Amino acid sequence: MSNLSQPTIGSFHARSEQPAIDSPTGSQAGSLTSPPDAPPEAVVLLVDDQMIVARAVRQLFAQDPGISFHYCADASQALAYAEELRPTVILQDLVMPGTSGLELVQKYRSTPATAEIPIIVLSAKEDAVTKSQAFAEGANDYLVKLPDRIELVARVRYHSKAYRALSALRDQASRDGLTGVWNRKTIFDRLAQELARVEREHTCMAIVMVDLDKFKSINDSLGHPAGDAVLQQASRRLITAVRSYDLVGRYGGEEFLLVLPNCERDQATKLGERLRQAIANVPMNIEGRELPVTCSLGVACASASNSDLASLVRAADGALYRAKQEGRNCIRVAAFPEIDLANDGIRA
Ligand code: GH3
Ligand code: MG
Ligand code: MG
Repeated sequence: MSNLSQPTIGSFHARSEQPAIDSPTGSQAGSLTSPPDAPPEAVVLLVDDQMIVARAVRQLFAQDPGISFHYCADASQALAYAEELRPTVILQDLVMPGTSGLELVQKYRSTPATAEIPIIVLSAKEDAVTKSQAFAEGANDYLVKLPDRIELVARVRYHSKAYRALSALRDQASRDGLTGVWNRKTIFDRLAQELARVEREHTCMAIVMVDLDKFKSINDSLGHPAGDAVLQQASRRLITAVRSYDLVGRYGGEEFLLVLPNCERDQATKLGERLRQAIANVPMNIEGRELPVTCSLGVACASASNSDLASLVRAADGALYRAKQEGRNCIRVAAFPEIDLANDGIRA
């Protein structure tokens, strides 16, 4: 955070009592219209090296309690800050020391976390060629600074609303309709991303395959809707049992695939046991009756030298198969790659 004499990064929300840049003027603090913890309608990140512009733009948003304003004066920090902040609109200057604003636009576009955030170029340049270049690099809009307050706010609101709607649609399309966990495609995409990170950064990770035990008999005895309710409750329990950055997806039917970034074998084994208990320890309440449910789990771990997706999934599947064979309601951990002793070769 900075003050205006040390330009780096700062934020200001019209509802905030403690704006991080400059001092608040009386009219900016507090809101009578928004509930205290409603998310802001728009989160704006201004990237501009001139503090005088930051101050002026902040002032333009000062009457709008639904707009949370943040700024970054250092072009070299802008991408990382945007990745962390996840603004709904970036206001991007074109001429900055050390880089051109257009280069930054390209970087936002090629970075997954910022690839779809609307970018409004805010520049002193008024010529049509510059404007068309900005759009060609991926900008969504262009305003000559300093714009009229009403127009700026209207454009920010318009782009934020469209971005939020697109994000909600994308999220919906990534989730399993019944349980709300990630669907098969998304969990595999995320697994591939995490494996790439393992290779790149020489970290480790684990996956867990979870399969409900004798689930068919629940369907057969209580009916399909009761089976659906079990799947929903099981998903909620799995989500509650994992760490905030772990990923839970539906692999298919009554089988779930969990991706555990930065997780070593011992930790994954403990987490798997926690998952088993989360399902088994308390009977589920299904249509007013108590129903004991258990699951079997297969764990496999990846490292930079063992990071092939198909082999990893096969290894977890093999461990799950063993858990089923050896009595169900238990966890088995794969040696990865799995050694098939009978054939003296690699099986996984
Ligand atoms: P095991 O302990 O060996 O895993 O036995 P199981 O009965 O759990 O496994 P099996 O593969 O024999 O049966 C899985 C059943 O899950 C069969 C299928 O009809 C049911 N199923 C798959 N998807 C859904 C779903 O979305 N809802 C419901 N209610 N049932 C589903
Ligand atoms: Mg099953
Ligand atoms: Mg199954």
